[in-house]
Amino acid sequence: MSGPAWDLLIRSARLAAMTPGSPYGEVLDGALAVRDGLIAFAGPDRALPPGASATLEIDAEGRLLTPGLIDCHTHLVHAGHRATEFEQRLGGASYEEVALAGGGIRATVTATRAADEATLLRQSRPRLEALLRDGVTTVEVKSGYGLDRDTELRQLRVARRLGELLPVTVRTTFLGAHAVPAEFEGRPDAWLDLVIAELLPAVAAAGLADAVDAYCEPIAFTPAQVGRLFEAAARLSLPVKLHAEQRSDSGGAALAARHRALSADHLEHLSESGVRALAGSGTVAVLLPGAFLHLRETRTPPVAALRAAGVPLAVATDCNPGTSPLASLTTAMNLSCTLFGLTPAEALAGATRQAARALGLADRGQLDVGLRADLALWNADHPAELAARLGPSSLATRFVAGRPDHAPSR
Ligand code: DI6
Ligand code: FE
Repeated sequence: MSGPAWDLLIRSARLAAMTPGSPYGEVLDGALAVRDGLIAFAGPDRALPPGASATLEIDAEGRLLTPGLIDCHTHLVHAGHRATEFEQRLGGASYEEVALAGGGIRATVTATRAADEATLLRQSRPRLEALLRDGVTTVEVKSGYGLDRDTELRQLRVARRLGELLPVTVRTTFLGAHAVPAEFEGRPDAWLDLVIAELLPAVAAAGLADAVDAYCEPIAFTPAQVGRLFEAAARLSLPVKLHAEQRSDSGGAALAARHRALSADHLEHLSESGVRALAGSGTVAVLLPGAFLHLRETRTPPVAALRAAGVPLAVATDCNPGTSPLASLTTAMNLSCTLFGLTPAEALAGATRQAARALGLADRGQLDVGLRADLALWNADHPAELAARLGPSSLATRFVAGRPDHAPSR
């Protein structure tokens, strides 16, 4: 008797479904089936209907199958590098001193403004390809290195183009409020006026942003300034995210919670009242251990308090040239455990289910019937191995909407 005909059937896999309610949502001897790009079955192999078959059948031989990984915070579209700045900081200069001396974000702005679309794409593509080789199937990409109308739009167009060229979902975020450009030195409000009156409407009209972000720090923008931008985003029905409490306790997380932001990111200097503000707001706390490590920060985000308050925890690379030149999400997962005290299960949930929430995406991030069949098959047999490894990826095969992006390998 012939059973359901599926497009893909993976059998004898160790499923880490990452559904809520248990650390990994594990099914030891599991199977997963896909039809029309969606998960049609996920459960014990023995529960498969008799005669089940598929166009492509894979015997996972007990290997680990997880949702495709989701990197919910990157600045991977940019030109140039900041290696000499790294030397300066190792020599004792602080991030702020380098920035105030005209380096920092402005150095990458200069390089990015000078790069045409083809150059920007050519320089950025290898970073995205590295993330894909490490199991990523959805990535968020911010602008913020143009800080003028044309270059901000160009950055976002390149991000969209990468999503067309490569088998990955790219979500874009407008980050015109990343820093005050040199032309507006000492006039942050004037820059924000232009961002709100001209750049944001242009980005929205071109459909180039899925969300709006800002950098809330004394060297960038105040909560009051960010509040103005968030109101403008709300008028355009664009959700918001915020770089908050990275270098100081500026009240950004509370502002993000008030605006029902998708996420508040960094949070090393988050206070108890900030934790209380996030609790119950639905705003996801996105942890960025790569920036913590690369800046040689010492103060860690209050993970225990966030966990106790039930604030969802996500983990991302923050891939950027200045503070987190990291293009491996499993490495960020490892660092979130070793530096911030997450469990490997929290790190994997942070790079799947919770990361999807930080992007406002309800159709992925778990292995559950009806969800998008973005999957990762690993040369590993325990889910903790993903965070417990440093160095080359153990990825065997990615599947995007059920399609393998190369022949399944060992
Ligand atoms: N915080 C960061 O760590 C990055 N952006 C931000 O808001 C730094 C970006 C850079 O230095 O290029
Ligand atoms: Fe960032």
